[in-house]
Amino acid sequence: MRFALIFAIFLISCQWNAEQAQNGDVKEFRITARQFSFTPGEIEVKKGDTVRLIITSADVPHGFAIPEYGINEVLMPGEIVSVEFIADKEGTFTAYCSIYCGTGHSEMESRFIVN
Ligand SMILES: [Cu+2]
Repeated sequence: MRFALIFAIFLISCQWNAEQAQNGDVKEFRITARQFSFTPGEIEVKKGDTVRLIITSADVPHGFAIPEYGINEVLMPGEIVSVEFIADKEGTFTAYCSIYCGTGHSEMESRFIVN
């Protein structure tokens, strides 16, 4: 009887966790910057999601900026930069490199989409 009760609580907590995931409370992405692109080149979340970006540079110093969200990070090779924010503005935003990194710097962009 006691086992059944514990098992029931376990099932309920599993379902609760699954619902949390469905609501997408925290969305985590790992982004790599290298001359002259970001991988992945596009990130999509829902409005209200908490977005966690874990960003690294694979070669030279780069920047990562989304001005509409007040984000402008410096990415030094070998360092991990973590940014967390709430996606409270809908739209398609450009995330771009904010530190001159070579000839293709001005095209070094990715898209951040909030639906
Ligand atoms: Cu650059």
